[in-house]
Amino acid sequence: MHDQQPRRNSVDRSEFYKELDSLNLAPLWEVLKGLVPADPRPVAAPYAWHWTTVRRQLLAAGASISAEEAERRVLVLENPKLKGKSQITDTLYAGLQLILPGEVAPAHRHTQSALRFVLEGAGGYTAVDGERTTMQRGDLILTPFWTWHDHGHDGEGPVIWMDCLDVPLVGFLKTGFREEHAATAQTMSRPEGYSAARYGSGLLPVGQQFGSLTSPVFNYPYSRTREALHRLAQTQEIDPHFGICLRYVNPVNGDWVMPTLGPSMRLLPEGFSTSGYRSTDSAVFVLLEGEASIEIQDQPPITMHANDVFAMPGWSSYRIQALKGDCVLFSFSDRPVHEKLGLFREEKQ
Ligand code: 1HN
Repeated sequence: MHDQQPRRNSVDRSEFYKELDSLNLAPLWEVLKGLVPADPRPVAAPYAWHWTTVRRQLLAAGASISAEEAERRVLVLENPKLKGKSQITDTLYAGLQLILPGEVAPAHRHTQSALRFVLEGAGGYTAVDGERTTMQRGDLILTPFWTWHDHGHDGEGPVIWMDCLDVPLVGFLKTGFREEHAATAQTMSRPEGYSAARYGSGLLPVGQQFGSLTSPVFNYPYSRTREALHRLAQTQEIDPHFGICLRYVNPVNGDWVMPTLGPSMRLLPEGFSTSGYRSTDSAVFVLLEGEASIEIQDQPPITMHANDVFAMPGWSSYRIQALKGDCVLFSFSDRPVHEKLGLFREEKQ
């Protein structure tokens, strides 16, 4: 047997640690449990933004700055535990964007992927890589990474939507690049409806090879989503944890519509209450129809009205109850990333 060196006591250690620090070394044993926790510890708090409040402030922003000057006239939904970071959860960005009649939000592109979920108004449009799509309430519109996109408004009244991006994820990877388009608005190279006809009608062009990371469909209209949910509600057994819940799909390969963002839409019939559920992905919910309450374990329920937004940190156990009317809830999360990396876990009560 070797003679063991006597161990240093903690006072000696603090000198030792200072010396290590000066050499840019650190003792793992002081931080190991924090690095590898027993279960996920999101920093974000569950939080609701109420539409009446946010809408009023957005209209005030409309009186204060033009879409072109702002580039994007957006109020960022900042998680109260992540102030100043432009994060609604630990991994997701969301904000509400306003565009007024005649305005243009200039064309640019970036490596971040974006979804837009339309909340109010008619006559607004987004153009993506040479094709325009008109926005109706409840539509889901994709602007895949590195596609040129600009927004405009030919109609009347305010148009408001929620921007949903993977900004924090891309920031963590330090892979953010952006580019401005030479023109304010890009030139259209295809007529409106082209992508929907070519890729979004249950058909795909014969012989075309697809890159599989993002869906080639870029507008998923609410009229179709709503019809599907209500039809299923009449005949399908309702899942105790999800109600009637459908995810938006890339028709080429059945995958999520984007590599980093997973949107879905659910219907909870009036009076229905989901059983407790949690999953590792963090999510953002928007109530589109009805009145609902969201209850996180051990916290008082929060009542949601139309267009209210809720931040759901990962691994929070929650129930949703449809209080008035059949409730339709949009959500998006970082689940595709969790799945691809083998990190997705869920727990059902
Ligand atoms: C962006 O490009 C838009 O194109 C909106 O409308 C919000 C937030 C962060 C980074 C890029 C848009 C954004 C954004």
